[in-house]
Amino acid sequence: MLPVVSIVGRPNVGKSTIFNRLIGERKAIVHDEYGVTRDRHYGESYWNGRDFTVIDTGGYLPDDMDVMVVGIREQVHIALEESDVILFVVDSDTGLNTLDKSVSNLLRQQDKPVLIVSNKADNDERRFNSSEFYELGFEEVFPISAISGSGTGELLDRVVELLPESAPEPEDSAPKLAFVGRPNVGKSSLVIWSIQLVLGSVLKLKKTLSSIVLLELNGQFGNVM
Ligand SMILES: Nc1nc2c(ncn2[C@@H]2O[C@H](COP(=O)(O)OP(=O)(O)OP(=O)(O)O)[C@@H](O)[C@H]2O)c(=O)[nH]1
Ligand SMILES: [Mg+2]
Repeated sequence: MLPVVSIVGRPNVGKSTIFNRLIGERKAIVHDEYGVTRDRHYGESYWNGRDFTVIDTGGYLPDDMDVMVVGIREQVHIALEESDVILFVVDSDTGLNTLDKSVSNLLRQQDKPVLIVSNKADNDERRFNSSEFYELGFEEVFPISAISGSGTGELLDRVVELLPESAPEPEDSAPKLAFVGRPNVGKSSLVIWSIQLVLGSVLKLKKTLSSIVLLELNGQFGNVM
């Protein structure tokens, strides 16, 4: 499984614009979910030799403050559960906001690395003003402009430094054999018979053996048959 980077923040700070920039031309997978967090977008990104999954969260009802606050909380919980690194997006144009403080309070209650992304820093003044976000209590603030792309390189350099090593993919070259059919037609007996047959002629049927033993080791008989 690829490491995961989540994008959180109050509405309209540019989360989706950042997401689109990170995944480039790659396709986003959209999950429509019942509840306040109405949609999540998953995409894949690549930087400095590392592949990772990016999650864009959002989809609130900006007119309803209560729903929005609940939505943000839900989104942050999702991010905390699923992510290795969290991008906490704020808006350098409008400056620090009460909702930013609520998000930061939630994020401070956990140990995952959080980078503050001060978006819309399209000019020097906004880049300079981004230092006000240190007040939120996180160590690193990255002024970027998702629209022009400025600052995104430095941000991504840091993101990939924080990613955990990906677990190596298990080698999976053995052929696979599935026994399917309606209940009670003898699938289990057939598998047991096959294993006995293979175990009786290990050298001749080595590949088949490895396939069947793999099923057995994974305890998958119940599911596969
Ligand atoms: N000037 C400027 N505008 C930006 C930048 N990034 C995003 N925007 C604008 O900000 C607005 C909101 O962008 P979105 O990416 O939809 O924001 P969001 O955080 O995903 O919003 P929600 O999904 O509603 O929570 C859009 O009009 C964007 O064009 C930027 O770097 N500079
Ligand atoms: Mg969005």
